[in-house]
Amino acid sequence: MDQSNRYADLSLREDDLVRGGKHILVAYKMKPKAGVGYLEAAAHFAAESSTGTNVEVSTTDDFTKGVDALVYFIDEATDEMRIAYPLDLFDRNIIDGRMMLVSFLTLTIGNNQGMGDIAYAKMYDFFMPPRAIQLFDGPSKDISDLWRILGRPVQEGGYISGTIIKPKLGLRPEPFAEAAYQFWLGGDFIKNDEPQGNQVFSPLARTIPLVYDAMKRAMDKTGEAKIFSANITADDHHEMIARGEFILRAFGPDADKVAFLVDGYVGGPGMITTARRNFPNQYLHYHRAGHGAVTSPSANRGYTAYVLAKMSRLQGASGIHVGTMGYGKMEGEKDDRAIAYIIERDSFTGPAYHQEWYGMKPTTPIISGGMNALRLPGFFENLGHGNVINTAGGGSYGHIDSPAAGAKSLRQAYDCWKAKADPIQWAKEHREFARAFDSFPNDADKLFPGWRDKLAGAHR
Ligand code: CAP
Ligand code: MG
Repeated sequence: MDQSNRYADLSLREDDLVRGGKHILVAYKMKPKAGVGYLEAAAHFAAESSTGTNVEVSTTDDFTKGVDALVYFIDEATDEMRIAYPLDLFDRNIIDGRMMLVSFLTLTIGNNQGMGDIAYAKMYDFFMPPRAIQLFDGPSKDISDLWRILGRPVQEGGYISGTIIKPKLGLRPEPFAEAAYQFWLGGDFIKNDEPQGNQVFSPLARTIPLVYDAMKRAMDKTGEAKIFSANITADDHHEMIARGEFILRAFGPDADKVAFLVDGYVGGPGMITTARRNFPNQYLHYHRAGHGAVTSPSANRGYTAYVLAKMSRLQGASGIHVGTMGYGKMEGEKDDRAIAYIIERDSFTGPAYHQEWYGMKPTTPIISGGMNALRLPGFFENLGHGNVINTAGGGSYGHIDSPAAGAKSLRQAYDCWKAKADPIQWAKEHREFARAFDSFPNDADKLFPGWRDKLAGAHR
């Protein structure tokens, strides 16, 4: 049934919709099944995503039609469609009237992902009007809170060197805490790896107090504050709360140095909000493990990594992994800079929409995945700044001298970029950075051909 006479209005102008402030706008790449007209498929998509189904129903009244989602733009040549969703379509909390991300997802990327007449559809941008920005929690803590704890300037406080306790799993409490201590002798920030929690061989009740002890010894030894991002991901809300409360009690007077890590993609938006609303005093670290299932460029359904990051800021993530923009081990490319810019800036124009955030706190780009000191200078040059958290697991624990040396090599890489210095020259004066060349020779060969001869005389 062609529903385009009801669910499409190509005379609507996007500028008017933006100015009107009454719609969430969503841009999709959509391809209809063979034999289905583009506008017909788009209109059916909008119906299924708002007030309709595949047939007219007798119970529809005029008010209903007033909250129809409307296709307002299509370009069959580029498989593009844009839909205006009336703000009133979206579910609101009974406890405080706020909006909820799950309603945005269930409408804009829910049933429409499995329709018989749609080959595929993927959301690649969305626009939130001012009222929607007012109605989402947004972050309670941001990178400025970490810079304050680390004794840095609270603006442009710069690079936070981090790691992930590796191996990903398999360490018992004592070696786990020792690995943390060793990194903290040179670095700022440690996170649980995304699957680490309360495994039987590393009970949280034993591991966390040992990690805190390691933090205190490292702070005493270095005279520097340290941060731990503890994983509180769990299916059960009460388990998350129990973990968070235990960890804060265990860190006692240094509980401000604890961030909470939540595997937000596999866990779903509810887990992010559980952490955001029950622990608003803690930096909320959104790990996105699993996101590649929908965000990978090879996936033509779901939504992009840019959309995921933008949604995480609405929900209140203090920081989210944004990939390594082609410089690390995961999928990505230089233009993925936009994923960082949309969450850290107060105003940014993305692939389809310009977005103002009206002072909503920024979400920190967290850079992780195959990174090491050699890869960082190029990364920073591409991004244009170093106000990020970088977690390098292999890049720290794979350094041939020590995790602390790995940590120092990361910091030295940042300083090298800040100084606009040649990395080879920088290596001659910075031992840990120089030893990163020996630690990751394959990277060194690719990034700095001839490095062996050039560094031959360097003190290494
Ligand atoms: C990185 C990591 C992170 C990935 C996540 C891992 O370890 O801990 O989970 O970076 O990817 O388990 O692979 P390494 P993304 O530093 O040893 O690579 O940040 O793209 O979400
Ligand atoms: Mg990991």
